[in-house]
Amino acid sequence: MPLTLNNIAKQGEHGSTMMPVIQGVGRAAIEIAAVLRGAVFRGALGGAGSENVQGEQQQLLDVLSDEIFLDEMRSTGFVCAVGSEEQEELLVIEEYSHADYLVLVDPLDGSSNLDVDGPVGTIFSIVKRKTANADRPHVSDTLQSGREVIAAGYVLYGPSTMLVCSVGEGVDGYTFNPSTARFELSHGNMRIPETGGYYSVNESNADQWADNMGAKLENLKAETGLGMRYVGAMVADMHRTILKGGVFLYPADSKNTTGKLRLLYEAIPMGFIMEQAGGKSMSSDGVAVLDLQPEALHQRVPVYLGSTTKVDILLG
Ligand code: P6P
Repeated sequence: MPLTLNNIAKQGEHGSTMMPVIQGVGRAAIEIAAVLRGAVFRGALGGAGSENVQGEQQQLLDVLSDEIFLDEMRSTGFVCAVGSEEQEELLVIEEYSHADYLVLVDPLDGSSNLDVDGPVGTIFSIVKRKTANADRPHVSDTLQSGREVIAAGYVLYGPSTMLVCSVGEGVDGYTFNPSTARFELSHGNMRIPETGGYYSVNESNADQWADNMGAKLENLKAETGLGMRYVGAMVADMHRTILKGGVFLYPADSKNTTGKLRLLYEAIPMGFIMEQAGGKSMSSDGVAVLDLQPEALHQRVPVYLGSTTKVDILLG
């Protein structure tokens, strides 16, 4: 009998409370995957004609995925609010404003890949509120370091749909089985290899990188001989890095002077997963992603995530 997302309930002190929320993520993933498969026939590819809080062009599917995800978090009954890349402000779930948990989410990460039928993903993390349950959830409830994250993970919409998650007891990968219409454990106890793999970065920015990162990357390449892979969707690049080894990086540059990736719903959940998989998650030399104290919902940071030996060589 295959293990399903119910397996999460048996994991550590948080598994039993996190299982229903992660099952909600699974329901959203199944709905989003179905929408993605038929999008071209519904005229759902392309821009929504609007910008998100980051000033980035929203894809129609960004907006729809955000709505689907919010609906499924509401249906769990355990989530009081959602902080989303697609929403400037914290979204309070009125019917459950007394509930214990908040979810941070990038509902459709890498959506610029959609019109070339490339992989995209959903990234999430779950924190316990700091405000009293009788009070209204506040954005300050989201501003918790990665050390306080209760659970995190991602969904990869590729040839298959995978949900990879952790409740602090290691990392498990579940693949959606169309025959049974549920996620089933396919990659138990995922651990990043210390040898082999790739470096993964948008090298076209190299001459604009801060912190002497151009020279540091050349040194990594010379010392390790790593090949290069870059999909342009963090979920796809990170999933390959965890399975094959190596390092994924997005340094600060002259355009994104504090980095491009968002701390609360990209760097922290992916950093949590990377550390749970035995890797290293740094935001600068000597500063771990999970030790950063968030100051704003859409704050951006540099990231260097991967095999410990490779991250150490890179950052020197
Ligand atoms: P670039 C997608 O827009 C994203 O937020 C991440 O998924 C991805 O790693 C990165 O930005 C890609 O950025 O500048 O290489 O297109």
